Amino acid sequence: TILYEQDGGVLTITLNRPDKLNAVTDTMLHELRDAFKQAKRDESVRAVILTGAGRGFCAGQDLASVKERDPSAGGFSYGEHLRHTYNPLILQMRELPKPIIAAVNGVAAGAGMSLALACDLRLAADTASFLQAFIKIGLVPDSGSTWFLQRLVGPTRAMELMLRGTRISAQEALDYGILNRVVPADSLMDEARALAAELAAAPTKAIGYIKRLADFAATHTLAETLEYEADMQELAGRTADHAEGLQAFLEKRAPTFQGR
Ligand code: LHQ
Repeated sequence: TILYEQDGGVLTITLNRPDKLNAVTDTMLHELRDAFKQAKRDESVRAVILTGAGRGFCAGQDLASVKERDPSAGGFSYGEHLRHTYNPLILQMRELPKPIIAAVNGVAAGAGMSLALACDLRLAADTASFLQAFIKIGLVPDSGSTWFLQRLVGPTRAMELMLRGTRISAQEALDYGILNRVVPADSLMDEARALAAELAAAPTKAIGYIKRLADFAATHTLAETLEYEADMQELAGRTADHAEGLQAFLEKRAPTFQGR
């Protein structure tokens, strides 16, 4: 239910249930967790693109499979499902010490929107759209949406999106601060690959430390964050890529970063 393809340092993960707008099944969740585990382990992977096959990015939890496992019949606990599948996946994405770019090719709904929000950068096709679909079926935003959305768009807009489940266009999502860029649909993957290739040639260790710092800073005081910056700078300062960056600057040449 997902496809992976590596080109140079860029791993592209494609959600692949196009008939169902890539609605998330248990199999897909397992495959995604494996893919991100592999992306972490494999030193040759230095940037990841997450996208969807067909006209949708991801319609969130597959509701047909939920219906088969009626929670009121005791067979399926939503809380346990989240704790064992989506929650570790979202943490895995935030903890991956490599950049993840969402290439949002179509609708991103419910946990599908959360998946996009958990990425580090977001590009979208001009035909894409976003909705916090949860409320439409009497559920609450999950998979990190309540955390990510407020930080990206502020509490005022986040609350309205969550309470109403309104579908917003890519352009609106850009204006809200959810997206880095909106591009014509037929150039989305070229743009995403170009950005990913740029990041894959960057100092990967420093990118990993920046991700840690950004998430730390979101929930800590200035004093704590200054301390954590010092810790991360200590680590960055010991990397081969920093040595190369410094050397290249002094020699007035372009650096070649190895991701070490
Ligand atoms: C779908 C789905 C879908 C199955 C489209 N499932 N088939 C976590 C843990 C535990 C429990 C519950 O939830 C969660 C997290 C969540 O993500 S909850 C939120 C789940 N997602 C939704 O509520 C969104 C449901 N989908 C929609 O509202 C619409 O499909 C959107 C707005 C995404 C797209 O609308 P359209 O462009 O009009 O497409 P469509 O509705 O015609 O969908 C195309 C096909 O995809 C269709 O199948 P069919 O066989 O009739 O062609 C849909 O049934 C299927 N599909 N989403 N989540």
